[in-house]
Amino acid sequence: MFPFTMNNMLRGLVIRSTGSWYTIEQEDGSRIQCKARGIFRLSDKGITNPVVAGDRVFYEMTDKETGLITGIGKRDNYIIRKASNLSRQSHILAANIDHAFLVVTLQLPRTSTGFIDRFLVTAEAYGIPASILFNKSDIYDKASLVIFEEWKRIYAPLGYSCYLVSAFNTTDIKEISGLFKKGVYLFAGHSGVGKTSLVNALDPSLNLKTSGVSEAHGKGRHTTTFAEMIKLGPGKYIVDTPGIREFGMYDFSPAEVSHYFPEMRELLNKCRFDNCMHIEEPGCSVKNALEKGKISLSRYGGYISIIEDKDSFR
Ligand SMILES: Nc1nc2c(ncn2[C@@H]2O[C@H](COP(=O)(O)OP(=O)(O)O)[C@@H](O)[C@H]2O)c(=O)[nH]1
Ligand SMILES: [Mg+2]
Ligand SMILES: [Zn+2]
Repeated sequence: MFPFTMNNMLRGLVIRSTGSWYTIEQEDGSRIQCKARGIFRLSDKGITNPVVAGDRVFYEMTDKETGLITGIGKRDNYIIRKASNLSRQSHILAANIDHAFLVVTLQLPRTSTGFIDRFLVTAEAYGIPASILFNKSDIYDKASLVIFEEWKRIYAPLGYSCYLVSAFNTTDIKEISGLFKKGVYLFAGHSGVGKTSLVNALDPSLNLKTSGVSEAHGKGRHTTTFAEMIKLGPGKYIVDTPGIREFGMYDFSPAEVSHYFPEMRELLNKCRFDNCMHIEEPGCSVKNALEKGKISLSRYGGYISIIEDKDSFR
């Protein structure tokens, strides 16, 4: 991977990036600021940020306090999103994630199943186990609690654990704190759903800045903040991400999408046509399972909306 070795080469972990400076956690746990070699900026066309939170890097000291990143370790995985709606560029949110938590809300605002399904497809594509945190349960009315039960019945059997929590409820926080062991955990989701509040609740000493709901609702607000690794303990990190409107950019083709729907995966070799897209084709095992109620209507709808949205793919 690195065709050179240098005696003064050090290893570190990227905690956050601001575009030109990277905060690196050194092996002794202390932190320094580093720049990156210009060559990384050119290495992958279409990616706006070459070095991301969670990257394991090699660096050398340039003076007493700052360093230069000279190499990036191979990524186990990463989560990507479109840099902006119209651009063909994409932005890597974070790399080397052990588990992704999608934070959603059923009120203020209501997250759509379409958004959830897109996120889960992205996580499946990169082999990242995922769970869903339904936050703000303290303000849910009866109808929202019914929806939670419905959605849980859809997602939990597929391997996506569902948790009903409030960042303001200490019992809930105690319960979910057991989910975080050594590892890197991604918190993703729309702006204003309470990602940062949950991180704060897990470790009140952090006192991270959260945003008001009205601000979070502000349409068209462009957030330039980058993802940041928050340390909960030795080797234990949560990647708090800025609000994500859409995961739209995939490294794969529409024909692959059904492979990332666990309920479709085992049916795929049973369709009459090898290149079945599971839309109108006769002898389609996915449509069969849908008619028998073995695949939920909402998940199938999520599948169709992903493959029909040409902007989803490079
Ligand atoms: N009622 C209620 N409000 C919450 C909860 N979690 C967060 N909030 C509020 O939602 C707003 C956005 O929270 P924030 O953590 O900044 O969301 P983020 O954008 O996902 O990081 C803030 O006003 C929080 O106080 C919760 O569990 N219940
Ligand atoms: Mg936040
Ligand atoms: Zn089919």
